[in-house]
Amino acid sequence: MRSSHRTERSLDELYRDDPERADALVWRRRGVLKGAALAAMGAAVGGAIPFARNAPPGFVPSALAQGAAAQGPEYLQMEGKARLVLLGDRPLNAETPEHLLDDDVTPAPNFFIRNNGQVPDAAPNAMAWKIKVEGEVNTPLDLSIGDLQQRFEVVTRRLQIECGGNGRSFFVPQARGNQWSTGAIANSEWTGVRLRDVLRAAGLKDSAKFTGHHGSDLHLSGNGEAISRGMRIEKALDEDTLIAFRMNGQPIPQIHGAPARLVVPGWPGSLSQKWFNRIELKAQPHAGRGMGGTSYRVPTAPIVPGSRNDGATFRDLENMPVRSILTNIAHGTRLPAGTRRIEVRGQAWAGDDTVRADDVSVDFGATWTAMTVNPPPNSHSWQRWRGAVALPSDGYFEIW
Ligand SMILES: Nc1nc2c(c(=O)[nH]1)N[C@H]1C(S)=C(S)[C@@H](COP(=O)(O)O)O[C@H]1N2
Ligand SMILES: [Mo]
Repeated sequence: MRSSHRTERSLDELYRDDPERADALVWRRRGVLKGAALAAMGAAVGGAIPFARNAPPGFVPSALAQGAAAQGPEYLQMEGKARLVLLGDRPLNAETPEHLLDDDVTPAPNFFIRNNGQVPDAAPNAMAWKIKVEGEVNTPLDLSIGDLQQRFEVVTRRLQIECGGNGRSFFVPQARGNQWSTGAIANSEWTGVRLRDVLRAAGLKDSAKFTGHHGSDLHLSGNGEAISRGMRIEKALDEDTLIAFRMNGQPIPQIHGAPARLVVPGWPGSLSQKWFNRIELKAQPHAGRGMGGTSYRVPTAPIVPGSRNDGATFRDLENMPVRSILTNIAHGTRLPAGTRRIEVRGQAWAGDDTVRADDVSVDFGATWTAMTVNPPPNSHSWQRWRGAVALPSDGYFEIW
């Protein structure tokens, strides 16, 4: 965000072409940004940087380093979808700019897209779609969506789905995979039945300790499933884990898993199987595509960043970490000169947990202003935060 005139852009270009070298030029010789380097940085971001003295060593202005979005993003062009930032089209992946996540209930057009394989054609008759429950159960089931609606309580909840890789583009050194910034999150209103009710109807054996999820989409090669993940039975029995057949009161859009998908809020989005047609109950952890190794897994002890690792000592990523986004002011917004107070708001969430406090800084973290945080409308929904911050002058500011 800046409120000043543009000047020369050479450092900006250098940041785009070679961010590490630009960073080294500006930072390596001095701990604190000052003198000519400060002037160059200000020129690159298009305004004075009033709080430059607080900027951390090695700081790269957000205006110059927003991952794909700063490098001239490519946008998704798809019927029924907003201008999402395209990360790749084979498989199709697109993320939502933060300012399109301002709604408490994420509208279908603004919902990020994450595919691991081919997108299946729409099923000709959604009501005839069958979901199998098998493995360590007393009575295997084969239920249509009509059966689900008749036999079990239908509930509606606001639930987060967040990709396990959300925020990955900020890793240093860079990590493999889609370079999500903060837009692989959505919080829509899902209608469906609780997975636990269905599992209880099948009768869980004592040996049922893990799940394995299946959908109808194929790997890009055409061989095998695109992705098949599973989790501990405790999460399958959580009251917010749903087999959903409606999103925001409408049939689920095809790209988001029609006619039925799992919604496993607060844990990696990869568990929320789209085009969901089968769940296995297992005595051992599931071994489908996307399980084991380093996929959707995290180290149990610190490792050298960027080092090679076979993941043998990793554990599955479960409860997602806390995160907060700013949704009412887009990246790079220019406000009128003389602006001294701005209202800010956004969303915050923390996997299975509830967010109690959210603080905002406009001086690179030297001081923080407390925001108000709404309680969630139901568990596993994100939460609205809002407040106001003061600006001492015109210039370049970052809202942290
Ligand atoms: N069948 C199937 N389900 C899937 C996927 C997929 O590729 N195929 N991707 C998973 C991942 S990694 C995420 S983050 C979410 C994304 O859901 P969305 O595309 O509706 O945003 O779906 C999950 N469910
Ligand atoms: Mo994901």
